[in-house]
Amino acid sequence: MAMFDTIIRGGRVSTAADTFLCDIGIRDGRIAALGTDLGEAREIIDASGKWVLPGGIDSHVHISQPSGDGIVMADDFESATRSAVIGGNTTVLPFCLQEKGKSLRAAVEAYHAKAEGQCYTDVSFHLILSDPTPQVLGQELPALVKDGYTSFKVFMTYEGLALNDRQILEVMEVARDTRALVMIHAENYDIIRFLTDKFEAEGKIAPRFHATSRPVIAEREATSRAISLAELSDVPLMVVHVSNREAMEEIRRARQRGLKIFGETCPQYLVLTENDLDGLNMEGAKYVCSPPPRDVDSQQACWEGLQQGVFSVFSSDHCPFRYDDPQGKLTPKGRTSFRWVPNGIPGVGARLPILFSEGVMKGRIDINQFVAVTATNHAKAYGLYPRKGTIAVGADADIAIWDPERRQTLTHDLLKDGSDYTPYEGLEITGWPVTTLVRGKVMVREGALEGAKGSGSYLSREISALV
Ligand code: DUC
Ligand code: ZN
Ligand code: ZN
Repeated sequence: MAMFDTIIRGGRVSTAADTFLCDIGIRDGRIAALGTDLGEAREIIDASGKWVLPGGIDSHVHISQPSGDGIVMADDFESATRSAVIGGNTTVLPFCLQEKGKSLRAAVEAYHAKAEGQCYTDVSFHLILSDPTPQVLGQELPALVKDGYTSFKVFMTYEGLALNDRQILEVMEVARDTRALVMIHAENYDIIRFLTDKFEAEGKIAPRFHATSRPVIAEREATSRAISLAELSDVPLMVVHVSNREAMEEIRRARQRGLKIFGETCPQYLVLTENDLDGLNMEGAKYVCSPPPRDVDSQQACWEGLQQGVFSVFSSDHCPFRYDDPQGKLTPKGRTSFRWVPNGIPGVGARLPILFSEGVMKGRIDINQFVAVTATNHAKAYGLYPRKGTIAVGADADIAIWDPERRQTLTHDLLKDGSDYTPYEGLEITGWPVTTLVRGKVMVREGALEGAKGSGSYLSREISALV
């Protein structure tokens, strides 16, 4: 009888710490042996000439999230996790949004119903707190943290989502007591509201003014304030989707002072700029996300943040809307001002190839840093380590086999998400995740989807390793 279900043979294996040449023996969905001459298996996957990495964990994606009147997100769990696995991911963490006036627990139950039986990758949910009532803070949230929802996001901007400083402090107090990890969207709400009204009144309504109305100052100020609130509350904080040097430096300074402040950046801040919002007519709407892409120095700062460990995670912030669709970006609700363009861009399938190509192949980061910021650190931050995020005996066999030489022009067609475009169309990529296994099951083989939807499971999570 074969010792293993599968052996991945002859690859160059990298973790966040090491690179070694070995075979991987997989049994019952887990890594059972690392070594050579592992013997027989029901299936041998030849990985010679390939790089064998932990499957990507994307800890910042939005799927089927309520997005306001008449606007509908382009991805459900099936299409988002399909794109994720094609892009080398094995776990994604979307956000379960509490709508104002509604129960958090009810939102979680409804979100589970949407995911059930639909996923190609494993999934787990963060929460979004929009209405921190005494009932939510005193009862629902602590109970949900106990049940494995050990991280949640709060917003400093957006109608219907923004919490004021006092509310954030109240939420942080619960996070401290329950040991949940707080994630924060840091932009100054009043600056954005003031500039949006002003530009609109001046007739400046093109997508470009989305970026102008959300300047670096708005992000830097809110980042600094969020850090102060976390310091006062004595809680760790993950500042998500950091776009520029000033916000990055706020996080660096806080870390140098010994605070547990962590940062995340995303592909749009490495390869897009605000000039992309300048497209003909409404084309720029394809790049409208928040915070917006900035300038070349901001891109450089985000690279430095990744290189120097100021950012511990690199996520997609996949937040997909169709472009040419009345429920999407082109003319939301028949209106043409940037104010109404839904914020967010797709990226769950493109995230890993972009960082591999622009980062590893261009020598900006090494392969171990790549693994750390795309998988291992996500698992540690969000209570999935060591089950997920590494290649080690006993870990889930979540593995992406990369062809480091494969050249590919990024096109939307390749990514198989539910949107109708990719903001990264035409980007030349070197290196591609050709074969991906989720808990030992081949989901993508030589670039073709092979696994069935419903193979992905829901993951209840432990307390973050960062708290
Ligand atoms: N924040 C996100 O995290 N995603 C998309 C839009 C936003 O503002
Ligand atoms: Zn956000
Ligand atoms: Zn997001």
